[in-house]
Amino acid sequence: MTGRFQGKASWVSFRTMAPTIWIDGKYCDEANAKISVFDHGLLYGDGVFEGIRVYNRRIFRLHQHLDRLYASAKAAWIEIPLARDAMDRVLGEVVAKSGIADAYIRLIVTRGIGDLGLDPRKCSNPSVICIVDHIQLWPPDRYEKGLTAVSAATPVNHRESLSPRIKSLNYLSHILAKVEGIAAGVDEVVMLDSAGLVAEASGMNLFVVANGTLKTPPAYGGILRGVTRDAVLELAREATYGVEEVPLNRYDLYTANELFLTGTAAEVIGVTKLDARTIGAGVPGPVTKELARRFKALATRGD
Ligand code: PXG
Repeated sequence: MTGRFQGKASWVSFRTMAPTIWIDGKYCDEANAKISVFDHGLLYGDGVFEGIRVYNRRIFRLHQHLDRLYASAKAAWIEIPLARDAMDRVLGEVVAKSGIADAYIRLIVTRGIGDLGLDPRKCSNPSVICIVDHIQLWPPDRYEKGLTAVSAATPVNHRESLSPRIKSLNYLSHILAKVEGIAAGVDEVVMLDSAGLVAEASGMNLFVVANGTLKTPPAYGGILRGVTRDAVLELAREATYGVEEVPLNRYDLYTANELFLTGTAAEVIGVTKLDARTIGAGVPGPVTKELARRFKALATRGD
């Protein structure tokens, strides 16, 4: 790669402890954790995945993550070779073996080994991979000051093409959008759908606060229905904020009192600059902060 994509983001840190890796029933160390070059997950991005957090040794919203994984697999016509209760047990076991109290689980199901044609019927066995590692968050100053962002020219996949509701291994459009953000020297990107409506960030869902009401794009449209998004919607209702799942466009973002993003890794994080405009007061607002606090309490309580 060339130019400004060389090197690492300034806050990337080095691992302190080895990840725990489980592939199709066997533990392997990092050097031996390998999949075939004929796996269609590699050849075609043909597979699905989840990113899940562990707080104080308890898996956060495992049920919702597995619902989404099995639904993604169903939509992609992949049969996961483990029943739900067996998958539950595997995750519990790998997390316990890792010894990491606050961990990130990457759970991947690939189509499996096939030939160089794309016909999935040539792949007999989907592979299940579970990696338990430390979690990389945004640095603390981004939570205090908020993220900077631009709206990306690359739209999310059309909902009738590769549905954004499938958490598939093909993230290229989101990566291309992320690259636009890197090239523009900002932290994140806001992605639109092919009709120009606001969809989501590169790996997070998006909310605005306008006159005390929370607004977020509807889950049935062209976005991933985030587990964090759902939890924040519940917390906002509990805190008696008005909540609307409505189509938004960039006007709604530019004129919002607050703008924030939600995701498993980031939790709840404000955006204070978008397309060079200052959003709201230019610092993460009171609703963002309150929901971030409530989310942390919920996650560390383990519900
Ligand atoms: N939209 C997209 C496209 C995502 O990939 C979310 C929303 C938020 O969903 P959850 O369930 O996490 O609240 C995601 C999350 C990363 C990273 O490094 C994030 C995700 C996947 C892979 C990496 O930030 N997904």
